[in-house]
Amino acid sequence: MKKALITGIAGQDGSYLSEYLLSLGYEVHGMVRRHSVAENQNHRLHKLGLNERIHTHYGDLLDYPSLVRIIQQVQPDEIYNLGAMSHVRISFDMPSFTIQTNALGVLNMLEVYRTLVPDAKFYQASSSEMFGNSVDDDGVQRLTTPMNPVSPYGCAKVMGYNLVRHYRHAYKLHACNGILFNHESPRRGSNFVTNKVVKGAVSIKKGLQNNLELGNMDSYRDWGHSKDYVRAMHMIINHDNAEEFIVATGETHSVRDLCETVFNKLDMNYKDYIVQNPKYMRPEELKYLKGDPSKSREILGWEPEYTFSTMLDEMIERWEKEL
Ligand code: NAP
Ligand code: F7E
Repeated sequence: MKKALITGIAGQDGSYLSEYLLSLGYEVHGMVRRHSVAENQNHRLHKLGLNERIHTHYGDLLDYPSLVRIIQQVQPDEIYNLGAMSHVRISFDMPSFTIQTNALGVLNMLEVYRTLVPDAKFYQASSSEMFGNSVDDDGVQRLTTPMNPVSPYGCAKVMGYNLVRHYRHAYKLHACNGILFNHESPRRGSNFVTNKVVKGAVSIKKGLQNNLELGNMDSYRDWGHSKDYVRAMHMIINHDNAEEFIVATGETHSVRDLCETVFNKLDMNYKDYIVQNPKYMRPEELKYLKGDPSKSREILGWEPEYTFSTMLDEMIERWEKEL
């Protein structure tokens, strides 16, 4: 039985990845941060019935001794480093914590990995935010597109990405990067735009709120489903060579398109309800993302199962049940 260790196991991707690896027969271990309210500790994992099927360990990417203890104890075959301060706008408010967690946290993990379990495989959750506003002439980001990050989050992810490549080359480790474009699901934090729009639209439909406040409506994102993207993580880490891969749909939509689609699905016109609030604008915005997933498709045989529309239907269903 293979053993996997996942940092950020309580997050959106960590929960889907756990379910996927369990279905493949893995023994799954995850690092969780201590929560001050005991009832909220591992809340998502409990809710999904996962807590009983996985092994959790207290730790933090910034607490080097905890990483040593966990990796020594678990002796993982595969390490998925998904832990991060993952909210781009909040990274402007908490730049130091973001850079410590998303850059130095990767360094901490790599050091413990190379020292204690160098024969294991390592996956780093890299991000399309690393490209910033660089786009190739044909309107696509690919592996050769320059990285010009426009947020503390993006800067930190570039550092993590480069550290993984450096450790791979310097210490001959099987360490790889998945550059994942935005991916969503009913488990997405409701302060990310897709789930915020879906939750807001369902609340309006049910008469629970009158309008929805958003920031920039004119940015474009390449949105896929987390469930499809965690399958890609497993394919990337298990590819013969440790390399970089882009995971994206190759399709882009503006935030405005997103609102139109979601409100239309609920028989409403988004123009009647959306209010723009500068509070949700960013000091610097990433305007346009559209990834080229051809390498993942051709070499790994990865194909997404969800479309933009079926993903939104699933998210609407969640909030219709919950609200
Ligand atoms: P998420 O839901 O925000 O989950 C992030 C997880 O990281 C949470 O469980 C969080 O713990 C944990 N974490 C935060 N700071 C930590 C620290 N200092 N030490 C240990 N754990 C820490 O994010 P996600 O959407 O699942 O994303 C997973 C990874 O992929 C992240 O690295 C993200 O940056 C990256 N990524 C995401 C996307 C996307 O569109 N979703 C795209 C590209 C890359 P708590 O539960 O205690 O808060
Ligand atoms: O914003 C605009 C906002 O916060 C998307 C993370 O998973 O993907 C994610 O980062 C767009 C931006 O995601 C609101 O300005 C408008 O243009 O959902 P988001 P993100 O910043 O793209 C990347 C790939 C990651 O790696 C990150 O971890 O939507 N927008 N109005 C808004 N965004 C939010 N959050 N809230 C608004 O009210």
